[in-house]
Amino acid sequence: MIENNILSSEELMKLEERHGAHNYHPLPVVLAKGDGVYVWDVEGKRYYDFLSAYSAVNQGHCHPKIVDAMQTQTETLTLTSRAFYNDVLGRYEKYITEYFGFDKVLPMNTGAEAVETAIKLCRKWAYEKKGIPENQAQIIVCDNNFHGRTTTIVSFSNDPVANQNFGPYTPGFIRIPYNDLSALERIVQGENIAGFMVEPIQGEAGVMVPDEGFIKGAKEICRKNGVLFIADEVQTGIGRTGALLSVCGDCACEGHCEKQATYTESDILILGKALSGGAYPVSAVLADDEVMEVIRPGQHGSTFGGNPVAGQVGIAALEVIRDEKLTQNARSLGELFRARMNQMIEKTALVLLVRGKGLLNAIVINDSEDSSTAWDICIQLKENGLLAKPTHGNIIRFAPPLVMTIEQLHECCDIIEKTIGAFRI
Ligand code: IF1
Repeated sequence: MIENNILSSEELMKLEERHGAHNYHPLPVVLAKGDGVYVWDVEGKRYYDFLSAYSAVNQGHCHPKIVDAMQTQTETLTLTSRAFYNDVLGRYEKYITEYFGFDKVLPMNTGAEAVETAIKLCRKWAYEKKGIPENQAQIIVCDNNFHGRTTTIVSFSNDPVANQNFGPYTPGFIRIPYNDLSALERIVQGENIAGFMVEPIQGEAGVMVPDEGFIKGAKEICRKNGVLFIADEVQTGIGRTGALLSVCGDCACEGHCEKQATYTESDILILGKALSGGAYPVSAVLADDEVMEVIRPGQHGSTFGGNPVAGQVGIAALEVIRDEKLTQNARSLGELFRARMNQMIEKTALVLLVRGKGLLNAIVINDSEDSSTAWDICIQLKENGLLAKPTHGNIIRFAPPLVMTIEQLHECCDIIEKTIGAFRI
């Protein structure tokens, strides 16, 4: 393990500049420690983490229960590959399928891998169950989507930063406007439509929350037209938006409900990020037998998918969400956060609005998309002890770990308010 007790933040940033691909533009802060809602930089300054590694650290940094599960398994058996069985996978699969109410799970590692898995499942189901002619399946997606960064996934992005010069692109996708049921109703009746894949809230697009009935309405349109409804909950799932899944609507259960009236059951559910509490790459695709049985031995998988460490970490991460009632905490703290932001907005021309659900929120800065204002505000927030980062242009996403207390949330709102109040464009 490389112990760093000699290099400064500046020197460490220079190392990345010199030796690492420049595929990111991080905020100029070098983190060395995390615990709960806090992170510390190399010089020992403490910050509130208001990004949670894009909702991977819902359970808080280095949650002891998750770390312990990972450590214990790591000292016992880390990886067998799927060439052999192991004594964790079956228990993890039972746990997660009962937790979310599906027949089966296909375990993968990253969110993008899980999205790719869902695309393959949907296509195969379309050919073998729906009878769509081979290689003709079309999957409907939304404008301004973000589902990961593989070549197929960026093929259906409309963000040139995500896909320019990564062609030739994978065909078989149709984009419609987000939150537009009439567009979905129209396109879904087209030829060879296999599925509709959607983020229940568009995170990267700037925390775009759709109309109340959009998700349930979309599922109903899919059901009526024999099309698979695929929910990408990699970022919005596992308590983040004040419900176990964003497709649960207003149900704040711990995922053991009898499908409350507000719940929209996906045909394929995609999970990642907080499925491990940020400790390890764990993602999953859940579906009932009707869909999952199209995959036969040798047709899909990955070296690390379903490894024993991932299984133990996944169980611990989900137990923390339930045992610490983090879904409920996200719901109540989210309401408090938006109330505080709206009070602040009344006193400043710099912020136009706040939007979000649970503890996935964003503020829109009153400046042009190509201005550096949102970035500059994040730099000031950092100076004041809170870490956040703009999504697109003039939008700042605020997504703290769900373990935050009311007192800590008020302190963070005070920091945001002070920073906005003192900021001069
Ligand atoms: C980065 C964005 C967020 C996701 C949804 C699948 C994936 C993601 C809804 C793929 C991943 C991450 C990727 C990460 C930053 C972050 C992100 F800014 F890139 F767009 F959250 F909004 N579906 N989102 O949000 O999961 O393969 O990354 O595990 O690329 O820097 P992944």
